[in-house]
Amino acid sequence: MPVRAILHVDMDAFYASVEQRDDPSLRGKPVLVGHDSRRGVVTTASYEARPSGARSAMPMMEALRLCPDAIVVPVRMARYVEVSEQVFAIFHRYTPLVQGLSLDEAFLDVTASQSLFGDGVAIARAIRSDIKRELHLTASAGVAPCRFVAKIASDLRKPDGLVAVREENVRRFLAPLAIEKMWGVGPKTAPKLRALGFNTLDDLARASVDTLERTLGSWGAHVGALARGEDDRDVDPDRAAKSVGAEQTYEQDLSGHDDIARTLLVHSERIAQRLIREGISARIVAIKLKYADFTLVSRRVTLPEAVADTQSIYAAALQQLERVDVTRARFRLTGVSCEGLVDGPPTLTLFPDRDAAKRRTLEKLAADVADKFGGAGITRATLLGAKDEPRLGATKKRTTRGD
Ligand code: TTP
Ligand code: MG
Repeated sequence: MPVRAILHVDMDAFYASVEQRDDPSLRGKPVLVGHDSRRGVVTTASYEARPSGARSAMPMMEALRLCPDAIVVPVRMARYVEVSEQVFAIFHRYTPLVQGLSLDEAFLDVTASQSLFGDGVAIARAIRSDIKRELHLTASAGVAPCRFVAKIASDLRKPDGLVAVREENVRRFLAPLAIEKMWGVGPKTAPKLRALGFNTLDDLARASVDTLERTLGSWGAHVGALARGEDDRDVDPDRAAKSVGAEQTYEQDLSGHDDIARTLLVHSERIAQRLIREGISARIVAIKLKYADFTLVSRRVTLPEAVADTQSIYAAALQQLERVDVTRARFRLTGVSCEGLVDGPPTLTLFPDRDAAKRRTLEKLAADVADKFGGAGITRATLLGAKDEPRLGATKKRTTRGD
């Protein structure tokens, strides 16, 4: 396979920069975008405000204590959506393979575009200069052979930065970086890792899968591979509209709440594995049941936070099962699917501690299901790529944080 050229492009202080561009009186000044009230939260701080420590997701009152001179402007989401569309239109000039992660950020696979527009670095330069010239905004970009490295690179010289990493330099580039640069390692997980002697990505790259799984649960192996720069995830332009599901038709119809629940657990585990492998999490969990007479029933729930672990998916699925009257009914198919996919691990239960006992219970339950319905009777559940699944909505929706 030829070396891929992946770009990660991220606008600088996006909402604040749009406000400063639209209102010249805000230029060069510390600006906080958000509600100026007790319960208001900062969505973003302009670069002039950042040295004070004011930053995204901080209560507005706290940010104003740190940066008393800041000008607070309200969020104008419709405006940012409009500008975002202009930014994405520029991305699409250079490749159809654009995967939006939020309003101001996307991965672009420009491997095949290089014969037309020059190498990855030339394309990143062209995109940044189009954005500057036409939209009067700045973007930072990373260029690398894979998504993980491109994303880290784009963040290194913000604002208005461009960092390119060639394939032969990937390991050297990643090695000295602090573990906090690892996808999903935040304020909760970092101290835990540091206590165990992991300080740099190189430490993670060298650790055994066993050690990583003991520390990080099911994300361990994935984290180790990323730390070595091994990341073959594709840039997937349709990802935002997709779902990950598992379903199963049984040779003998199922009946009874508990047996159905067990199948949902098996599906949930398969989905969790897939989400982890893809490095994504999901906001929506849906169940699907097909009665013996082929009638379909489905129930779905939108969760307050994205999840990616078996227990959370199963809990949501079970909750949906309670909404279906299963007494005296027989079912030929059960399924679970996760939609509303967002990039990255869940924000709250990062690296859930899945101890061995829990895992064993799960495996035992899965084995019970197989026993009960016969090793041959239980055909392998298929993990559906989204193409077979109904779309979330008629229109493609990019995920937006903070909404
Ligand atoms: P980011 O790209 O994370 O931040 P940014 O563009 O403001 O700053 P930079 O990339 O230069 O570090 O997020 C993009 C926009 O998303 C941001 O302008 C506001 C919004 N946002 C929220 O609403 N809530 C949040 O917690 C974060 C982090 C961002
Ligand atoms: Mg940004």
